[in-house]
Parts: sequence; C-alpha cells; structure tokens
Amino acid sequence: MTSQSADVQLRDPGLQAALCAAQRVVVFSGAGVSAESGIATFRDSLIGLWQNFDPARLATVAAFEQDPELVWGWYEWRRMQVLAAQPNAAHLAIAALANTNLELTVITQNVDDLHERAGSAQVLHLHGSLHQPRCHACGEAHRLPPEAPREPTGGRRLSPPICAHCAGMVRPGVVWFGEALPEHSLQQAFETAADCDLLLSVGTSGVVYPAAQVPEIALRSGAAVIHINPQRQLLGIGREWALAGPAAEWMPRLVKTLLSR
Ligand code: BJW
Ligand code: ZN
Repeated sequence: MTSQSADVQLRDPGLQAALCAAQRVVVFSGAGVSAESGIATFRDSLIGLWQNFDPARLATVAAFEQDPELVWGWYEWRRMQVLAAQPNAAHLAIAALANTNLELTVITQNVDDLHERAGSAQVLHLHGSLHQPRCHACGEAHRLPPEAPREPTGGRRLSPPICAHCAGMVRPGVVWFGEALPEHSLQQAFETAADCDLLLSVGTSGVVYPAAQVPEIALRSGAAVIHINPQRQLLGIGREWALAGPAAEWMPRLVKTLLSR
C-alpha cells in the first residue's frame, strides 16, 4: 500500500477520534501478525509431508491418537520455524505500546512466542503454546531439550517423547478443536474486551470460537475496533474500521499516531 492511501485511511475523523480518546487498549492477534516473520498462517496451504492435509484435521485429539508421529512431526516442524524466526515490526510496535500511559492488554490466538520475544509481557495465550508440551495421559508438563534455532527442513514423522512421570505420550501444549480454552485466560480476555475503549484486531480470520467473540464483545460494549488485515471484512456490529494491508506496515503507523496524541 502507498503511504498516501494509508494517510487517507488514517484520516477518517471517527477513527482519529477513537485513537485520540483511547485509554484502555486491547490488542487481539492472530496468525497474520506473525506472517511477516515467515510463520505460515493457519489457513495457508501446507507444504512437504503435510501438503495433502487440512490443518483443521491435524489439530484434533482424534488425529493425534490415530497418527501421533504425523501430528507430533508437524508441530515440531512448526516449532523449529518459530525458533528460527524473529519478531517483526508489528510485534515490536505492539510491545512499544506498553511503554506509554495506556492500559494495554495483549491477547493472542497464536501458539508462537514472538510477542514475548518482542518485549510484550503477560500475553494472554488463548490457544496454548508450541513451547509447553504436556503428557497426553496425565497432563504433566514436559520439558523439551534446549535447542539451537535451526532452519526447518521440510519436516518428517517423529515419535512423541515419553512422559517421565507415567510413560504416557507427550502432546503439543496447544488447544485443539473440541478442547476447552484455558479458563482463566479466556475469562480475562472477555473481561478486558468488555472494559476496553479501543481494540486492535490484528491478522485474524475471526472464524474460530470462542476466541472470535473477543472483538464482538468489545464492539457490543461500545469500544472502537480496528481490524488490521489485508482481507478482513467488518463484523457490522458497531464502531469499527478496517485498515487493509499487512500488520508490519500498519501497526507502527497506528502506534505512532497513539503516541503523538
Ligand atoms: C495478515 C497478514 C499480514 C495474512 N498482516 N494480517 C460456534 C460455531 C461453530 C463452531 C464452533 C462454535 N464454537 C466453537 C466451535 C467449534 C470450534 C470452532 O470455532 N470451529 C470453527 C472453525 C467453525 N472451536 C473449538 O473447537 C474450540 N473449543 C471449543 O469450542 O471447546 C468447547 C468446549 C468447552 C468446554 C469443554 C470442552 C470443550 C477450540 C478452538 C481451538 C483452535 N485451535 C487452533 C489450533 C491451535 C494449534 C495449532 O496452531 O495448530 O488455533 S485452530 C487455528 O485457528 C489456531 C488459530 O489460533 C486459530 C485462529 O486462526 P487465525 O489466527 O485467525 O489464523 P488464520 O490463518 O485463520 O487467519 C490469518 C489471517 O491473517 C487472515 O485473515 C489473513 O488475511 C491475515 N493475514 N497475512 C495482517 N501480513
Ligand atoms: Zn504422564
């Protein structure tokens, strides 16, 4: 996008007023915020061993129980991608918002740690983490051996580690379809969304519930919501705007506007 069309979009008087008035700000992020760090979004097509699989069919307990090597191998390939990646300008801009007098809450659906590595503290992870596997049988946390970041090589089937506590199979520490989200994080996400005056919804397709309720709750509670996404449509509920384009271009602009009020 040219900076001129960005200027035109940012000049909207309602949007300017929302940015000027913001005190309690929520950033709600999805896979698109990490796209420019080289992490595939969830609904991108897969490559290598997994190219004939639908991610939504790999991200289930049933898939793991039926073919643990396939599913564990997929998650290890993704974890390697994340270890080799760096936070991008969007993650950094979001982290910079914490150093202001705004009350900021970062809520993410992502299973990577790029918000934290950019400097954001206390990120609410609604869908868990690639870096916190646990036993599928007894739930005990499993410590992965420290690994130097390396380029993922296209992936392969891998046997899941064995739990030191009960010898059960270790599974990725993410939330699969049909599983409950972490109760405390979800409750906090809903409460901060209901209580914020500005929510920035960055890089999410907004199709996965209950996380997709977060921007809906903010809108219904009277907050302004800005969607930052090359493709995102408006929800059609209340005071909302769509800024079309990549997060790594929009977030630094928005943060600059918020800081120069
Ligand atoms: C850019 C960009 C750039 C690109 N800059 N942007 C109501 C109706 C129908 C179904 C349901 C319902 N409520 C619940 C359900 C079922 C289900 C669900 O929602 N299904 C829908 C898909 C229909 N939900 C669940 O099963 C949830 N659990 C549940 O409901 O439990 C009930 C229960 C209660 C009590 C006890 C027991 C059970 C769990 C959902 C868990 C989802 N987990 C996943 C996988 C995590 C692990 C993994 O990563 O493998 O989380 S699914 C996947 O989608 C992942 C993501 O976090 C999540 C959201 O995706 P996201 O982030 O939006 O990514 P994409 O790829 O979809 O979009 C990327 C966007 O970025 C796009 O818009 C691009 O345009 C944009 N983009 N480049 C900015 N540079
Ligand atoms: Zn165990």
